[in-house]
Amino acid sequence: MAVKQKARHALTVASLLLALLHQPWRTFAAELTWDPSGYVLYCPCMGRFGNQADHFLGSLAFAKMLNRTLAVPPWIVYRHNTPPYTNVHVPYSEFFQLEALSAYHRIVSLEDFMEKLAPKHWPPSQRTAYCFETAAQRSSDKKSCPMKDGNPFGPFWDHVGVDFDASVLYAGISFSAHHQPQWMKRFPPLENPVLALPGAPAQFPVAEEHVGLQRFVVWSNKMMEKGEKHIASLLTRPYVGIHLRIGIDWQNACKMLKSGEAGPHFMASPQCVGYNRQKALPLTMNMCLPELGEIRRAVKLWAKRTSARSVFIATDSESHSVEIEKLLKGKVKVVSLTLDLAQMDLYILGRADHFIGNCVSSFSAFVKRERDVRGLPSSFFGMDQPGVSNPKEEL
Ligand code: GFB
Repeated sequence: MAVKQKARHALTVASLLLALLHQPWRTFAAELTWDPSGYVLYCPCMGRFGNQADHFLGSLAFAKMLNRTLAVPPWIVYRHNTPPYTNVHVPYSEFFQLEALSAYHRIVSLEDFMEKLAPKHWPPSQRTAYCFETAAQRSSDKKSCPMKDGNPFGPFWDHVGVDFDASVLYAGISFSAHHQPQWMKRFPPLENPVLALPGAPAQFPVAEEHVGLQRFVVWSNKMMEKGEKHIASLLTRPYVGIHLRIGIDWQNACKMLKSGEAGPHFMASPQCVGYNRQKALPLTMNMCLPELGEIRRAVKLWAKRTSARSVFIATDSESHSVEIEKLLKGKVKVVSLTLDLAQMDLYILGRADHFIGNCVSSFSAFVKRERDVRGLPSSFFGMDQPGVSNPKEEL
């Protein structure tokens, strides 16, 4: 396994170097030149980090499919509970290495695009928005893309410094590979150099064929250093990492499963019930909102199986650390951080010796994908073996 991983790593590094050598339009700011094949810009306007990450992978694939450079947007972080309550726009490179994406496709940060390319090549008064006809129905004249209507749309484009001057509407095409020829024909880059979209040109959850693009999402050095420091100072290996998505918004979301409004394909659940709708495994309440009993059962099982010396709990609300410590009879160290930075929890979960995630949460899905890339084992509450139902689970 270690040899395989090293070989894979060497390959990724080699392809990254090759990609950098062959890219006239690379990101390294000072030498940016205009890409005649055009650009894709979008607002990551749906959901929080996990949702945005799912959409990012699909958008990366979409830009490659159209052979356009992707202007990588900042992450939108919502501060509903912290003054001044306005959104924060965090550059992609704060959390991840922008350069690592170049091994897959041409990219530029949206910030660099606006600062270094837009003034000359996409100046104010030439900024056209592109959207579905159905989206334009929401605007007052029913002919304009509602690019800046409401939050997070308005604050996002204001942050980037963009107002739109015109709209181009389309219908009858989707973002899937099936419609690639239509996109190319309808929007040749010479006449449509910048496809600026109100939302991600991608589906949620991430399409099965794009899950593997996670390997190009590589933590920034700053995040790695901080994360490794936390792990070294707080945890003893082997450690089990668990994600408790149990807060009030999630309790409300999972009610839809209980009431039958949601089926097995519910938010990120294809990651564990399977992508094929016809063959999807049942999605149980414990997979969406695990009860304390299920949390205890799964933690005990994996702590034992991995001979864990510590357990790391990432949570959106309660950590249940006292119960878990008791359960493990004080022999295993139980740690939960109360840092503001959700991405630090993601990093530490990603490096655990075993991960127990929430099947329905895209926050967990980020961790699961990253671990799959690294060949690390994961399970879910209510599903000890991904893709195989636990016996005797209640629906
Ligand atoms: O990441 P996310 O899209 O995952 O949104 P879901 C959940 C957010 O909650 C994260 C916080 O981005 C974090 O800000 N959060 C959740 C956590 N779990 C943790 C944790 O363990 N540690 C820390 N530090 N923060 C979707 C949302 O969430 O759920 C949608 O994107 C909607 O907007 C839906 O609310 C119901 O897929 O779990």
